[in-house]
Amino acid sequence: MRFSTVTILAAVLAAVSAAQFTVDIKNFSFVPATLNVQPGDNVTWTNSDAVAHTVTTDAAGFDSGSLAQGKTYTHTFAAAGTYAYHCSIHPTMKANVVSGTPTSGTGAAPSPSGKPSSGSALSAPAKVIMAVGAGAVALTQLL
Ligand SMILES: [Cu+2]
Repeated sequence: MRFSTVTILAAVLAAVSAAQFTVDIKNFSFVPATLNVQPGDNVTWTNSDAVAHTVTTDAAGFDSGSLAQGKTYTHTFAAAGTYAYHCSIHPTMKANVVSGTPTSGTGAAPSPSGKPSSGSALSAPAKVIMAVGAGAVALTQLL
């Protein structure tokens, strides 16, 4: 029972490491105009305007194609960097997604979350069990 709980905890920790962000396309603008994410995070754009828009990177990258009202587009920012993008239908609509910390420059890779996180997930319950054990000993001595 305890081992399956630890396994689930490790799986949850791995799943939440990639965050989800949203950008609203509203009144001919991207909100927020600058979004900060970490490599591996997902961003979903939703067009709330009655007219179609696109999410298109200035440089080679990604292009949502035409998004009608209510349509969404999701992109995963696997690599660090600053991604300037615009609407190809309305070129004055401009915004940025900044992936990773700008000062760290190229490829400051996040620490591998596989084995270290599962290790800490295993050690945390062990500490709790030890603390509970110590408490039981202290209670026994009081009685
Ligand atoms: Cu547009």
